[in-house]
Amino acid sequence: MKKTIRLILGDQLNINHSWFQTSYDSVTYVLMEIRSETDYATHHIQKVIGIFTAMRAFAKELKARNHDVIYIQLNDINNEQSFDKNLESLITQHQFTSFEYQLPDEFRVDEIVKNFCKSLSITTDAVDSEHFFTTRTELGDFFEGKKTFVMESFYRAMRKKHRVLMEGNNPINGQWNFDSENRKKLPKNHKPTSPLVFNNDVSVVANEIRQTNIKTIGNVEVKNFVWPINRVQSLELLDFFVNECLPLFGSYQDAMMPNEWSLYHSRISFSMNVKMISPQEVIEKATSEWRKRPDEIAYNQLEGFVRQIIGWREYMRGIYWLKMPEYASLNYFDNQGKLPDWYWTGDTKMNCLKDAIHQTLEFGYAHHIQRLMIMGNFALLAGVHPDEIGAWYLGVYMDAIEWVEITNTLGMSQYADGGIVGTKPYVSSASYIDKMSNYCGSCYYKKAVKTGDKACPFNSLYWNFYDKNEDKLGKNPRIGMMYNVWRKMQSESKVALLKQADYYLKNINNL
Ligand code: FAD
Ligand code: DLZ
Ligand code: SF4
Repeated sequence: MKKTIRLILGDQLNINHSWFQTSYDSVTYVLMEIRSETDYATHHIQKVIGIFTAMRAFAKELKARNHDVIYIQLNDINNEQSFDKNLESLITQHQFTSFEYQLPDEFRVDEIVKNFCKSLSITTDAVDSEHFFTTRTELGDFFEGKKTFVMESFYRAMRKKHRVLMEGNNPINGQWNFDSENRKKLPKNHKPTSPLVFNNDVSVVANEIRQTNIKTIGNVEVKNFVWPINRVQSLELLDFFVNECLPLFGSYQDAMMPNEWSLYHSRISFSMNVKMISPQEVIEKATSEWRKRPDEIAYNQLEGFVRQIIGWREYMRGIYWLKMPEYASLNYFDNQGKLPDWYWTGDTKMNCLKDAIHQTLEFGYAHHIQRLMIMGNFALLAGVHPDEIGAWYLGVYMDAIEWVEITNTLGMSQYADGGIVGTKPYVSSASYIDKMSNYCGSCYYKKAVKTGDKACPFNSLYWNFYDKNEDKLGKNPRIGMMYNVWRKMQSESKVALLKQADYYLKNINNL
């Protein structure tokens, strides 16, 4: 008789997958908490707790639906701590005649599972994870023969193909992208909506993790774990977002405010990345809310949100599968710097970095513009090696799974891919940060000062970056204006800026 074992990875918690629609006596599912996955990066403690708790809730749900489930906990004595070793033991022990898995999202795990299949004498099969709008190869096919990978054209094609925000063959309201309306700073006394947080008690899982020597970072409140840990809570968070945050999502998408850790962002990336909810249902929910409340939710708010999901998220996944594994070692600027120590503590006098890193350690979360224009911006200006900053991003965020982390870090943020994802590096001096945030007013450093005592480090590092990389960026039409300013600057000013940058780079751990 055929006996099948099906592997479910920690980021494959999709209860609506066709696998689970019928229960068969001959099929057993396995989920495992293993050291190979807790240790390939130094994860935030909340990420490990969140994934384990969500995996346990998922296993319970499967059992309640009459599926046969084997769940290997971290401290089980028979846990061999890797996918292949545990699977091998189970296959021998239970005499399974067939092994099946859903296509992993991470290249590393994909290789492990493929190699494992090669080692087996029983039948094997891989199925789609039924989560994304696109297949692994769809973006590659779309851009076949093209020299550039412009996200906007991919986004439009996705909108057409999946009939999202379309009126016949045209985009609703006659325009594809309303980004120009989405760059507002928060008014000074604005009090953003308080974020919905959950008060999950995760003390049991947290204790089990603490009993091991797994190295983690960040803090956690084990009686009040803020993240959704099952589908019901994920849907609750989505409801909260569309009710409370969507009306201002686009307007303040790029805004930053001290001590306000999520503003009008959805915080559904963790739920989506482990597949407790799908991008389709997120878009449908947001769109139907907009249809119900057109007077409260302006179209630009909705379009901005939809673009992040059917546009950027699918685009990053496509780039990942097109360019891996080479992508992981790209370093266009040949940056070799070390990550400043304070990235792991938040112990810096730079207010923007202090605030954004502290909230990262406290919640395992920072919103997009903090990741891009505060932490990413500084790392690039400081010439940090992409592997160093990559390991940081892969560890510190709840939603950090490599396919979406590495493309954002090496591509969008560090320009380490030389322009596959972005058309120019995302760097700025203090003026942009001040324009979009309320950080600078209470900072030790002075935003308008470029050299000398208390000069904001972003200012001199910014010009130093352009100077150092002129051979690679000087001809880029999108930054020609900056080079014109630099070339016309008086030579004493240039020398002073470069000297200041050099001083800061030499004292980077004391900033
Ligand atoms: P919202 O602002 O509410 O946006 C809604 C959703 O859109 C997100 O949940 C996410 O699924 C999607 N989205 C938005 N921007 C992007 C993007 N650039 N790429 C892919 N999806 C996007 N996102 C991750 O999911 N995991 C990561 O590890 C990750 N690392 C990043 C590293 C850097 C350096 C940068 C600049 C961005 C990174 N992002 C990552 C993208 C983005 O910052 C997060 O998806 C977002 O902040 C998650 O918070 P949210 O759910 O509140 O998003
Ligand atoms: C991130 C993570 C962690 C910390 N632990 C586990 C685990 O113990 N078991 C598991 O199946 N998955 C875990 N994950 C998520 C995996 O790393 C993820 O499944 C792969 O990155 C594939 O995308
Ligand atoms: Fe950041 Fe400079 Fe502003 Fe301080 S002055 S908050 S370091 S940009």
